[in-house]
Amino acid sequence: MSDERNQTNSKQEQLKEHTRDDQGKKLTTNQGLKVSEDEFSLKAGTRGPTLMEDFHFREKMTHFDHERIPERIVHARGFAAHGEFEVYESMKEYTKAGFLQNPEKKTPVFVRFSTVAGSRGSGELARDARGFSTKFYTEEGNYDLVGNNIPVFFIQDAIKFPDLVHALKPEPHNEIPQAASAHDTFWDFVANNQESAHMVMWAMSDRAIPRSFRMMEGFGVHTFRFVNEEGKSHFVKFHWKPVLGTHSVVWDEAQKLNGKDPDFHRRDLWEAIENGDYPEYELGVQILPEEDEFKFDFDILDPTKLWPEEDIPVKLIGKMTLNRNVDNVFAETEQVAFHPGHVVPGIDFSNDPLLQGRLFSYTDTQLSRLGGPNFHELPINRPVCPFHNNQRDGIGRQTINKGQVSYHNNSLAANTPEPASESEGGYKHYQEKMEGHKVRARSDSFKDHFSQATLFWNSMSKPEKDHMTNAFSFELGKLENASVQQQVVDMFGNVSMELATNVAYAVGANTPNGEDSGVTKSSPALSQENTKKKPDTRKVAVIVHSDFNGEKVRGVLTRLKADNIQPEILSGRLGIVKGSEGIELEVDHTFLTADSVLFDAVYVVSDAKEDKAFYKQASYFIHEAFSHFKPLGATGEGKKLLKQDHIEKSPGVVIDEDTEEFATNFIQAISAHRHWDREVV
Ligand code: HDD
Repeated sequence: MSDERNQTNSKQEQLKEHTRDDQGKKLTTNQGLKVSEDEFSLKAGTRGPTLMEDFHFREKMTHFDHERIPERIVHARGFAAHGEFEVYESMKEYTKAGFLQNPEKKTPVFVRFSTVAGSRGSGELARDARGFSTKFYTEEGNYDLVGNNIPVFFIQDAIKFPDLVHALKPEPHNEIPQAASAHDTFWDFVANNQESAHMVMWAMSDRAIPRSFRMMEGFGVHTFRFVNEEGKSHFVKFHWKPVLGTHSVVWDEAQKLNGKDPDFHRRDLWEAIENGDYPEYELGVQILPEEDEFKFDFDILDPTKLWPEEDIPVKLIGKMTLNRNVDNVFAETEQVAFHPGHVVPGIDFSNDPLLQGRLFSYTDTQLSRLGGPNFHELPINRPVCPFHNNQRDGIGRQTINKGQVSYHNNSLAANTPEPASESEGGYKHYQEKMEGHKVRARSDSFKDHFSQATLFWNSMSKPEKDHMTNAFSFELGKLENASVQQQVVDMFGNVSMELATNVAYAVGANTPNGEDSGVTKSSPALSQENTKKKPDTRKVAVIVHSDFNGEKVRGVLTRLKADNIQPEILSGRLGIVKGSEGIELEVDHTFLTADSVLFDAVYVVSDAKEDKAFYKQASYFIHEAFSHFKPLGATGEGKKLLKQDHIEKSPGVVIDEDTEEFATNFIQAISAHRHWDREVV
């Protein structure tokens, strides 16, 4: 369906050549032979043994037996979509990257979002960082921005990545827990590798349980370089800013969602694209002249540090729109191979030791995951520009390279394919002057692990701080080892004594007796309280029984839809509910098939006390939504349901007689996302 809505582009055209529609066709073997029977294997007599000769059975079964490939070592659970990127104005001053020059030009992109720790089938609402990988199919080759929704990382040197991941993944003796950091080995790693402090603060914050892939930021994390035509370099950090703002769910909701709909995030993205509500993100850059490299109280090469936006503003330079779902998840989402080393002229690396190590790992991992060195030929990975070199053969090779020459230098093919000069687009590494001794060591400038962790804490609103305290208390509360608990509490005393003291109390540990980093600065950009707030695409459960005020409810639903809010009708059973003035509504969900955690807000139309089952289930639904700080509204009979326990007097609960006034206030309450100033009863 989304195909028709989409303008085509060079990548879509290329993919089309590899796309096959089997509908309405005759069944054949892989050799093209038409098959006459697909129900029964070939046997010696109807009750006899199966014959070896049955090539159709053997081919079908052999292919099936090999359908799975190893899942990604991290980021196994992911979902992707196609889209396009446009730059707002030429970035010529800073970079010669072709796709950042011309606002008229659309660059095809493929974006995969993921959780880090869980296996391929794990619940999507795990407390975890989210991967945010973008492949730009530029005319100069593929450029991959392989980032996360958290701007810093757990470790400073890639050599520690296997240790981090071993500690984070399910414990090896019993493979528990799935997609969760709340276990002893992870926290033992944290306490004994204190460079993790800053990222752990983010992971314990609401950022780690996003409401939607469409409502989270993305970060390139490392410091990269922009290089312009003149060869001048600037340091750069990349950001993705979601047009819908950055929003999260609450932890109780996240845990329930993992059971009610483990596909919640992919379903949300898929449906938004199918509905034409294309997710949009603006690309932001923080640019730093080379001369300013040492002007900060942190090292810009340290991936556990961010550049406060108030000190180095984020310049928004373009927009990405995701406008087409994949045709086949395995062929596209599973086989896509990202690599931070896929760069184009004008974008280069810094000496961040984490980035340097990543440059090795990504190709290496694809060799076992995708089975050999030719994964760049898979349709989703092919650049849209031509590529020529002397690489040959290997498992699954698809290109038929002509000619006798596959080496360089040669005379038999006039020394081609030949390297391109810089003016012809040849990639030239930035000629940074380097000198130093070969050492296995870390710079002293990487040694402050707590100041920015405190900066993050200082920047949180009161509800955000409460959520973090609860997150730490939950995670440490799950630990079996009291010594690890105490080590972590002591460690976070360096970040905030307030946080560590409250967590120590919750988990029965001793109050740490140190001092925190003493940082008093805060960065408002880090708090989600300051994000954009819009009602668009929010889902509202409309709780209806028969005999409702038809005119009023229709009026409210029309207003909600006009603001691109999505009301869905919920009742005791599927079918039609009838209101006054002959107004009928088709029921989308029952209390059995839906749950309050699947919605952003609730509009209560009916009370229906006489229908005991309805009343009981509606009350539970409303109370749960209320406890998750969601906006609630009621008109007519529905008001009675909100009057229980005085819910109707709480912030974010809208009860008005006048339809227009009700709709306006309810939409405003929906835009606010959650109402933290509510006392949960
Ligand atoms: Fe990584 C996958 C992001 C550090 C090694 N990483 C992977 C993916 C994302 C990131 C989003 C999923 C890509 C996809 O959708 O296919 N990784 C990051 C970020 C990091 C980071 C933002 C720190 C700034 N990663 C990192 C290090 C190493 C790796 C330090 C190893 C030295 N990452 C891998 C990997 C993966 C991977 C093992 C697994 C699957 C894959 O590459 O294709 O190579």
